[in-house]
Amino acid sequence: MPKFRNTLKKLLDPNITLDNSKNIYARTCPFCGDQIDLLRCPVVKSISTASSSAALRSNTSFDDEAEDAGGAVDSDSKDKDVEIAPGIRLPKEDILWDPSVERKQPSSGPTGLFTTEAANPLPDLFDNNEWYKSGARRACYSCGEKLPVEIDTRSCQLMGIAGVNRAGKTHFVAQAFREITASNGLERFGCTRVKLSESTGRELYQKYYPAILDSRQVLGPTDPNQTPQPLLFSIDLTDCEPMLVMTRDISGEAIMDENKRRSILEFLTRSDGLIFVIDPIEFNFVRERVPQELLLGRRSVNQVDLLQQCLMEVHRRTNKSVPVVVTISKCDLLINYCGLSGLWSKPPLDSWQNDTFEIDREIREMLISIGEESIVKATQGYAKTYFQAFSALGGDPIITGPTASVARLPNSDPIRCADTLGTVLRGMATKTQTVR
Ligand SMILES: Nc1nc2c(ncn2[C@@H]2O[C@H](COP(=O)(O)OP(=O)(O)OP(=O)(O)O)[C@@H](O)[C@H]2O)c(=O)[nH]1
Ligand SMILES: [Mg+2]
Ligand SMILES: [Zn+2]
Repeated sequence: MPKFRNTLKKLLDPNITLDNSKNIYARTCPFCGDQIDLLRCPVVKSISTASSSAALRSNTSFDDEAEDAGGAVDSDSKDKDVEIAPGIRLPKEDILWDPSVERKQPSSGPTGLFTTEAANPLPDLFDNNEWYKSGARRACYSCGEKLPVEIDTRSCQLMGIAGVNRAGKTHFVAQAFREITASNGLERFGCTRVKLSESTGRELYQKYYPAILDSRQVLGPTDPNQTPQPLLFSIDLTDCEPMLVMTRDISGEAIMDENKRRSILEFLTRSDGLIFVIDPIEFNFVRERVPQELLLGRRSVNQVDLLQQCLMEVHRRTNKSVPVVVTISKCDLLINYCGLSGLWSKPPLDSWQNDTFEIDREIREMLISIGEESIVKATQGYAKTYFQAFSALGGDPIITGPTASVARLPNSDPIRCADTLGTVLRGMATKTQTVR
């Protein structure tokens, strides 16, 4: 790899250090999980000026996607459109740079990052006013999704969040994202910077925060028939390569449905890191001690079976040892009704390393002592598994309606949400390699 490439890359993002042995353009698509080469990605407009409107593909619900996949393309539109990925066509005027046509820099386009390198330079998305104004983005040639601009300078990692329905995933997402941005909740984990993508910021501020911050209402169940929106953030951890992390708040009902998991949620089992949320309300030890109104009806799937299934699928599909955090949600129930406590129920110490490993040991022991050894056993053979606990609400929701889902948030402090996130991110991060 010529030396100037490293220099230019470092100018782009001073935090990046490169491993000379790998293709610096190789990435994982945050949407489909496929391995892609940025040099083969077309550059497309994200602010469309095409008369026939942007993508000929709706992306609002699973049903729409199923229809689109089999949709016929008429011969007229074939001339005006370009297939950028299998079955995904865009109007010609929305394609700014097509690598299959232009192997070199377009004369009217941007000058590119590496102009002294004649073969396949990566066009710079910010180098040209027209491109900037039309929101130039690279598109994945496997799934057609427009890639975040940060992918040019960061590796992309998929972080899965799984668990049965009503386990506490959505409140965890809301609280953890708030903690890592508003109160620097990952500082203890050596995090020097977190930045949400614009669309993620919008998603959180429109769909999650008004209810929990302003009206203090409990959020409803996640719709199993809607495509969960990608939540993207870039993060810098000390001594690690900068990462772009993608996750989604998936409905437990959809995860429990094998057909959905294997089709539209297929990306979940390609995760580079997994958070599996365990609902303690399923533990007999807890059910015998909490007020009856907090008990939900029994689920159709046993959460330990789902954990084993997810662990097996993620490891078989990625073919690597994936860091997994098995985390007990609603840990306020263990504290308030079951008299259990430990480091996990207290405010964090300074060093995440000691803290995390001690909590892992404590939770394993606690699960065994209350008759939930099967959860610990389910993780045997998966080397990078860590046990954690959190409470996104800090206490019981205050039920104000006929069912438990109509409820207000309690006035208690959440417990250790950022820690679950920090633990999995630390497991996913790659140690920095020095540039020579
Ligand atoms: N006591 C207690 N209850 C909680 C806590 N977090 C969530 N709950 C309760 O659990 C219910 C489900 O939480 P969600 O975050 O919506 O669960 P989910 O896993 O996203 O559920 P699906 O979207 O159906 O998959 C909430 O409506 C609350 O009643 C917590 O920290 N403590
Ligand atoms: Mg949910
Ligand atoms: Zn893709």
